[in-house]
Formats: sequence, structure tokens, C-alpha cells
Amino acid sequence: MLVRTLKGENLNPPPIWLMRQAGRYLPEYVRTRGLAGDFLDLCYNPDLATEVTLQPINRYGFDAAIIFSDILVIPDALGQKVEFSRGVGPVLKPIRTEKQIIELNYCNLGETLSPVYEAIAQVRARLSPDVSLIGFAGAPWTVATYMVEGGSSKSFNNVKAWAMDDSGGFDELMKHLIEAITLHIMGQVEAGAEVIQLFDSWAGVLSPSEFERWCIKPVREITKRIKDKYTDIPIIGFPKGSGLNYKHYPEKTGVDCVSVDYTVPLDWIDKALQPGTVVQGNLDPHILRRGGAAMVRAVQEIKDAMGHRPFVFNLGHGILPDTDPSNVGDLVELVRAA
Ligand code: 1CP
Repeated sequence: MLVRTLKGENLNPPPIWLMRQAGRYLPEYVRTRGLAGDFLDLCYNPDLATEVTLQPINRYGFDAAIIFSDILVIPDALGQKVEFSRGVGPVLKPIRTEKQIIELNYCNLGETLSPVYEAIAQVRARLSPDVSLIGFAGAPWTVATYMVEGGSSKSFNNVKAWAMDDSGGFDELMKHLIEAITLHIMGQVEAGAEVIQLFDSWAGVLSPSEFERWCIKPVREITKRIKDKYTDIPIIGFPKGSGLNYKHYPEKTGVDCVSVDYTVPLDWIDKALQPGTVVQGNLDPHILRRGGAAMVRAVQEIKDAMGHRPFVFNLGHGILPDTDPSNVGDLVELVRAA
């Protein structure tokens, strides 16, 4: 279903999956997470990663599974120290100099990431054929923000300053990321991923010229390299928060589908975006958290606006951790109702 829509077929009801569909809102995830120890240990344990990937499929019957992993396995696999600290989020030893870039290395990339590929193969073997398996990676800009800031950021002072300074080697870091992310996507496709999503969660902090240079260009290069090798693999791009820059994103990057966040107006999606591309989105995760009449209304509005062209039902960002799991069941029913 998902693959057919991404290739341009208009299906009614549309396929549905949700960003962060595996995660802390599910009691069965919290239980498995407790067994794994560290968050990265869960990502690198093929049996447990398979289990949590399948949990939301078993509960809700989504049209796609997304492999359970994280965008920060890339810096980890390049040799930058990454930790997930409870209540704080990701903590990395920040990279701020050219010397530190030179120290990044590919020697262990394939080996570090091999449990992800093993999990993909296991999930594919256990999924029914009509459920698509999505592999993913962070886009280079978003991964770079974590590598340079040393974790989540509000100001993006260090990474933006470095990106503006042409002499300082930031371009070199981005080249490494393009290479590593392309290899990681190829590994996922080889293992059985049928669709790829690129998360550019911090695309929205860049000015238009920076957006062109640090979001469009790298994603175009990755997309081209993937398509050159695997002509048939659909790619979804998610340049979150990029506002009017969404307009030309699909044609400039070559992605097959653009995932829109919840700030983008439905009539603009309908008129400006959908005629040129398949769109995924864009229910506000807070509406899912709230549920009830507000959700019934919002789902209908999305179906009315986007339903006459191919689209994938999803949220405008990930499920919030304190969402009631029964609201997710209600949402799937609403989307599939005539
Ligand atoms: O303790 C826990 O369980 C940690 C919570 C968690 C989870 C469930 C993290 C830490 N990562 C994940 C899994 C994850 N991350 C998936 C799994 C598949 C699914 O969607 O079901 C995916 C696709 C991601 C992608 C990801 N990780 C993004 C891009 C999407 C987005 O949310 O914008 C980003 C930015 C990250 C980084 C990250 N991972 C985790 C945290 C706390 C963060 C930082 C988020 C931030 O800076 O706000």
C-alpha cells in the first residue's frame, strides 16, 4: 500500500503509519526498553529491535513498519562518543575542529551498524507482504547539529557559526556525513528496507541560502546515489519546519514524497505542493494526544484537503510520549473509515 502510494497511486483509504510509532507511549515498548539497558544497546540488539519495531504493527495494523533505530547511530559508527542520558537526551563529545573531523573513521561503520541490518532482515521475514518496511537516516544537516552542538540544541550557535565560516572545514564534515549516510541507507536496502525516509528535523533553523546549501544539496546527492543503484526505492524527505522552502524541495532533491510538518496549511499543500509530488502528513501530534472530537475534525480536514491526490497519512512530527495508546487506535479507525 505505502509503496503504491509513493509511486503515485491514489488509494482510498490512504496508507497510514506514524513517526515514532514504536516508543515510550506503548507499555510493551517500556517493558522491552527496560530489558535492553542502554538506549543504544536496544538499537544494536537485533532481536529486541525487531520486537519493538513489530509492537505497533501487531497492536494497530499500520501499513508500514519503520525499523527501530536512531539517527545518532551514524556519529556513533563514525567513532564519536554518543550516550543517551535519561531525562537529558543524547549527549555527544562535540566536534568543533578540523582535526576532530580527520579522526572520524569508517573502519567500523559496517560492523557497528550490522545489527540494524540484521534487525531489518528479521522484521521483513516476519511482516506480512502488504506491510512495507521503512529504513531511515537523519539527513546530514540534522545529524551535524547533534555532532557539533554535542546534543540537542535551542540556539544552534556553534553549528550555524561553523557552517557560515567557509574556511573552517564544516563542508568536510558534511562530505563525511553524505558518505556515511549513503552507505547506511544502502546497507538497509540490501537487508530488506523497501522505502527510505530522511529526517531533516532541524531544516527549519536555516536561512534560504543555507537551506539550499546544507539541506537541499546533500539530500540531492544522497538521493541520486541511492537512485543510481536502486532505481525502484522510494525516498521520503522530511525537512521539518522549512515553511515556504517545502515548495521546491521535491523537485530540487529528487525525493519521491515530502513529509510536511503540522504548521503547513492544508490549502497550501493542496494547491502548491500536491500537484507536483506525493505528500505525507500532517496531523499535529498534540491533536492525537488530545483525541476525541478535535481529532475527528482534524482527520476529516486532512482527508478532505489531500484525499483527491496520492497522500500518506502521518503526523506532522513524532508521537508524544504521554499519548494514550487508545487514541492511536481511534486514529487508525478514523483514517480507514469511509
Ligand atoms: O528512552 C527512550 O526510549 C528514548 C526515546 C527515543 C526513541 C523511541 C529516542 C531518543 N530515539 C527513539 C527512536 C527513534 N528515533 C526512531 C524509531 C522509529 C519510530 O519512529 O518508531 C526514529 C525514526 C528516530 C529518529 C530521530 N532521533 C530523530 C528524527 C525525528 C524527530 O524526532 O525529529 C531525531 C532528531 C532523533 C534524535 C533523538 N533520539 C532520541 C532523542 C531523545 C533525540 C533528541 C530529540 C531532540 O533533540 O529533540
